[in-house]
Amino acid sequence: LWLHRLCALLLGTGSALVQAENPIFTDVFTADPAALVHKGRVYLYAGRDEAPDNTTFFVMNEWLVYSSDDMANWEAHGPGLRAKDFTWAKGDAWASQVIERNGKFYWYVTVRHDDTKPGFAIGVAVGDSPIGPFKDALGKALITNDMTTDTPIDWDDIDPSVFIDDDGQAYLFWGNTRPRYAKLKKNMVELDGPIRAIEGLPEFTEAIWVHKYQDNYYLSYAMGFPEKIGYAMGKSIKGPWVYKGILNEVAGNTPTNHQAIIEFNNKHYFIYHTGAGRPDGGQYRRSVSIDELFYNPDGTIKRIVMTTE
Ligand code: FUB
Repeated sequence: LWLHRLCALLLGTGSALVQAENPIFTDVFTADPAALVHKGRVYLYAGRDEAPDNTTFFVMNEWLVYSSDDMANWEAHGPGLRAKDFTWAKGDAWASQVIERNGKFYWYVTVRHDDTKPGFAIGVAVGDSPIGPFKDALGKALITNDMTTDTPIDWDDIDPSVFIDDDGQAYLFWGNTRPRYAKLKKNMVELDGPIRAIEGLPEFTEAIWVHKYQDNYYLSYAMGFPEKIGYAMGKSIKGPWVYKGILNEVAGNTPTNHQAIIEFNNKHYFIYHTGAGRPDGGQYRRSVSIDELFYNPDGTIKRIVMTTE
């Protein structure tokens, strides 16, 4: 574990600057990281774990926003969005991802729907900057459990990942147990065609992250339970996907695992959460960590060396 830590709090500005080794934030518990590179800065979005201990279940009400221009010094911007900002949702600020299109920032989130629809749902908020303010773009869910009736669980519509291909076509990926994707219209808040199942992902559990590097498309995801992160590669965002292996093992003393993969200043990063690194961390009190990611010459990805272990 990394024992030396420099933490500077800049009080009075409404934001805090944190310089840290893993886990990168120690004043709050953070989970389900997503990251966006925009104009020379990395924006990191994470759900806040507020469970009082590690025995009951997730308590997650809001998503926090951080930014950095060097991946070491992080400015905290506070909660960028709360589950209750979606009036049709009951709560549960689970995994999310933000993407930019034409100067607007779209934040796709997992929340639990109110009693008018079963289970979890995916909503989308929009803002004019990567730190918001964000507001519900639709006033209703984008994906609801009754749109995907092939899996008899109420949490199958979770963990959105969004991607805009080189031709401008946007896609939404998501799912627990059943991985799915659909095209998005240019307005980013409506589906443009049918919801499709994704094949070829062994032991798929959840936590899809889609990215492209050079000529290859990558779909990484949480496998099994406790979860490892595995990945598949394809020559098209629509697949077919070919499973390539494991990126990390179970990260610390929590069975969930959730990753974001980005390139920033010619380096590649694997951002994930772990229950390790803090004595009171665990299954429902997770912490975001970052380690470098390296590609092989053939485009496959080397196993991540987790400095949280
Ligand atoms: O954090 C709540 C849920 O646990 C996420 O949506 C999943 O990816 C898993 O991390």
